[in-house]
Amino acid sequence: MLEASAYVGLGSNLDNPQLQITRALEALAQLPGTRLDACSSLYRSAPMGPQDQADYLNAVVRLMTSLAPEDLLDELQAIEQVQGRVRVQHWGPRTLDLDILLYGDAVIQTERLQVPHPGIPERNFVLYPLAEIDSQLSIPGLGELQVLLEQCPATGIERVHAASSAVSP
Ligand code: A4P
Ligand code: MG
Repeated sequence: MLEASAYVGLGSNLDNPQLQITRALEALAQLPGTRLDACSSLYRSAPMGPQDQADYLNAVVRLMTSLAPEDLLDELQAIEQVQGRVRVQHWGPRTLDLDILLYGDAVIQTERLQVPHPGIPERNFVLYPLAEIDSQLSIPGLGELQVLLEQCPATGIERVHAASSAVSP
């Protein structure tokens, strides 16, 4: 079966974010037809959007998967649901947010799915962990990761845990 490398962003700022991220990593490692291939450190980041919410914990993983993009999205949303995600406010607090950042070289624009994730260029909490996994990434339609990094200051983010202390894939 064909495998694609998919990068997934994880974010949490409610109900013990470190535990939420750890549980999500375990769930991602168990997805059908999928291997958890690489995991960034965890980063603490100031909230983007409404400021009256707690700091986030963010990370990025690379999956090798035979799931099609929309099937992967279904699986990620199921994990969010299991971990008690309630959608109340756009960009508001959440126990767990899982975004498909990249799916191989695919460019996808459907009602349910935009890949590459359009928020990548302005989100340092995505760019820095992505670069930790593959600093030479080139992002379809957005260009070299290194160039995006140079244009996105590291304001408000702090690396808090090495990947090995978060999970052993
Ligand atoms: N969707 C489209 N493309 C994708 C994709 N590539 N990956 C659709 C995942 N989902 C995708 O998402 C709404 C719909 O987006 C989904 O049903 C799916 O079909 P959502 O997560 O339910 O909605 P939302 O979270 O309210 O909006 P949005 O735009 O997804 O928020 P974000 O972009 O996830 O941002 N600050 C810090 N420091 N760290 C964070 O992680 N996260 C957010 C949420 C706000 N502030 C943050 C952070
Ligand atoms: Mg989301």
